[in-house]
Amino acid sequence: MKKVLITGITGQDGAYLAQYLLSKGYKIYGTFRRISTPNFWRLQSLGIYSKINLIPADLLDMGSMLEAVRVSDPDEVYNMAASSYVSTSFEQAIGNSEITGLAVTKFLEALRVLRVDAKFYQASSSEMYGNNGCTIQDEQTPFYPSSPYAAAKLYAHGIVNVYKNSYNMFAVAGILFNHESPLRGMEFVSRKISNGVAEIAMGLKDELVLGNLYAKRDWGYAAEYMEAVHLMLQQDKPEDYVISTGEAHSVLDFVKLAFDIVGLTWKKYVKINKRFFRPFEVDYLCGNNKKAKRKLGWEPKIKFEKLVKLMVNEDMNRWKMFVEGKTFPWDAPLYPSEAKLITRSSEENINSKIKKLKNRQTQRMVKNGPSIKYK
Ligand code: NAP
Ligand code: F7E
Repeated sequence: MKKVLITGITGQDGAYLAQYLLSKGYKIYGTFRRISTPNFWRLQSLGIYSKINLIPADLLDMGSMLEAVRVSDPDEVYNMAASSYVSTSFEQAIGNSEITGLAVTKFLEALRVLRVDAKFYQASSSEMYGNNGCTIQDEQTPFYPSSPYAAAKLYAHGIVNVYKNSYNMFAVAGILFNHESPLRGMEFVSRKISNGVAEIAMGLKDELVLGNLYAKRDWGYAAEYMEAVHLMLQQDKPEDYVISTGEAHSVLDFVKLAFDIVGLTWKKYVKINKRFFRPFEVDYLCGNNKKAKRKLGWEPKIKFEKLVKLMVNEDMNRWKMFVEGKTFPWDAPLYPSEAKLITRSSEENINSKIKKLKNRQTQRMVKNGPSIKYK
């Protein structure tokens, strides 16, 4: 059975990727950060929470990442973790550079030092193109990052290429354009709109406050993008790929369609507030996915209209359930049993260490504890 290590398994992509790889028969190890309130709601919603081997680890803590790599001993590694919200990266530029950028070098070092011969995937982003003025972006288009997040992603993109060429690693970067779903975080504009529209349609709210309605993005469906990500690691050669739909739509297009779906007029409810504008906006992104089509045989099936419908309908259902008194999965935060976690002292971890220890006495000591008996 192939083993896989996914960082950021609690996020949108980590959860969909885990679901897809489970269907392919992989054993899944996923890292998550210990926080005061657990956030396994995506894994719960997909019904896969109990199938994931959870490893507490933080990208900022290299020791924990080394342990995660060692104990999972993976065939494939998917680095999905990042501080992914562009707006916040302007406010927390240093933290973002460390998590989204520098941590990738630490992770690659962990693989190199431990001599783990795993294939490595890095979640690169179309944000790296920034305001480069091109009408369509592909693998050869120059980058012009326009946020601390994009600059950190570009650094990570570069270092993956350096490790690939310096140490003969199978390391690839997927340049993914915006991909959304009902599992998308509420702060991203797609989900903010689908959720806001559903609340308005249910009579729970009477306005939706947004920023720049004229920015254009190439929006696809997250679950099917994860299939492309998996395909990238199944190729003979490590190469980078653009994953996109090839269509650009404005935030306003998204708003109009979402309100149309519930039979309301957007102008009555949408307000603009400058606080949602960015210091440096990316006006337009549209990806050319020809290489992915040709080499991976991958093509998006869910484009803009289907995506907006899917998201609005899901949020409508969720709010209807709420009004009927049924809870959302994330209303009951799930504290994982300590026994489920793979830590330095958990059985699975100790057993994997024992195999590597040559000295029998040391083996016995690690297994049974020190020979000194305490009264
Ligand atoms: P997401 O929902 O925000 O998930 C990010 C994940 O990273 C979460 O599991 C988060 O954990 C984890 N994380 C954040 N900081 C961490 C740290 N210091 N240590 C360990 N884990 C940490 O993002 P997503 O949409 O799934 O995106 C997945 C990846 O693709 C990200 O790298 C993102 O930048 C990149 N990307 C996304 C898109 C897109 O449109 N979705 C497009 C291009 C590239 P918590 O749950 O604890 O916060
Ligand atoms: O903004 C505009 C905003 O935050 C999209 C991340 O996954 O995709 C995502 O980054 C556009 C921007 O996503 C609001 O100004 C207007 O032009 O949904 P977003 P993003 O910044 O494109 C890339 C590929 C990633 O890699 C990132 O990790 O919508 N916009 N009004 C707004 N955006 C937000 N969030 N909220 C508003 O009220």
